[in-house]
Formats: sequence, C-alpha cells, structure tokens
Amino acid sequence: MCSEEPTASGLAADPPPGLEYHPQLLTARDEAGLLARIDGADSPWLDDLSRRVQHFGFKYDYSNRRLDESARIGPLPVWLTQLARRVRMAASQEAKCVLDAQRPFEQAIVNEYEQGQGIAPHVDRGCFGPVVATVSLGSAINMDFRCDTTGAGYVQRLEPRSLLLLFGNARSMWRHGIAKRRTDIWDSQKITRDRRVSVTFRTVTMPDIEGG
Ligand SMILES: O=C(O)CCC(=O)C(=O)O
Repeated sequence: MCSEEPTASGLAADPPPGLEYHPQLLTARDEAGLLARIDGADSPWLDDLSRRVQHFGFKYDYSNRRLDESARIGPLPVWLTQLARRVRMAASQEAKCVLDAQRPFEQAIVNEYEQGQGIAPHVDRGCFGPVVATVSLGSAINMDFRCDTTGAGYVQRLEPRSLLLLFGNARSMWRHGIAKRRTDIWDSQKITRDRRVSVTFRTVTMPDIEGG
C-alpha cells in the first residue's frame, strides 16, 4: 500500500516514502560542463521518441520495455562514472544501504525536454534495480507523482543541478511523469519552462546478468 493518504486537493502533503530530493548536487560550472559534454560530438542524440534521448551502458528498448544482454553498449564513459559517484556520495544512509546491496549504476539515459515536452507517467521496469537517480540540468520543471493504490498525488519541483532519488514505495508504487506543457504552477506562480536535460542512472537486475 502507499502510505500517503490524499488531502482534499488530491495531493499528499508529504513526499512518497523513498523520494529523496537534494536541491544542490552540482555547481553552475559542473552543470555547464555536463551540458557541453551532452551536446558534444561524442554524445549523439536519438530522435525516435517525441523527445530526444541518449543511452549509455545499455540501450533500453521502449517498444518491448525490456533489457537483455544484447542491449549492452559497454561501460559508462568516465564523465558519467564521475557523476554517478557524486550521486552515491549524496545519497542518504537509507538509500546507500539499498544501493550498496546492488551492482553499480550501469545504465544512464539522458532525456531532453524542449518547452512543451514531457514523459508519460510510469513506474520504472523491474529489469532496473531498486534505486533510480536523476540529475537535473537546465530549466526547472514539476514532476508529478501518483500512487496507484490510493490515488494520492504529489508534485516535486526539480530545480537545475538537483538530484532526485526514488526507492522503496516512491520507486515501485508511485508513477512519476512530466506533463507536456509550456508552463508550471509553483508557489502560486505560473513559470515558463525552458530546455531541461536530465541524466537518470539505474542499476540493472535482469536475471541473465545477475547469474553472471
Ligand atoms: O527526466 C526525468 O526527470 C525523468 C526521466 C524518467 O523518468 C525516465 O527516463 O524514465
């Protein structure tokens, strides 16, 4: 069960258990360096979805929503390994305990959201491990959460240079998504979105990899 009960507005007052938000993972200089790397010649964009993406480590197949060994691209590049290390260092003890029992982050997806783009509400598939970590670059954005069992909702504002960790109920019982719109309401203000880029790290738990 999702432990958060909805308020009259349908939004839970507290974040889903297992949602961990770190507003300042990176400096503005780190952010600029990462965006230059992502937009550089060594990181080609794929445009087979409504938004552009880059896959590292494993190429996730959005049509059958599975991973197998044939999807392996290779190790994460050094710049992503360094970012993954910072993510681990920032994680709470609770998240670290879950992460430490896992393989290292072996997969990263970079998502680009131009104004008006989003991502449909979803729960990350079981081929990925119990902690999903997203670093935000560029524009701030509202991420919407919805608990399948109680219907409770929650909105997390994702600021640039922040880190979002999802584990526990937040990872497995709540859908997360980004509405396709040009503006968000936050603190009672209408805020125009700009280009946002996110880097999401996952561990991979598919059985053929677990078995070595
Ligand atoms: O861009 C984000 O913050 C979330 C990305 C995401 O949920 C995904 O790639 O599955």
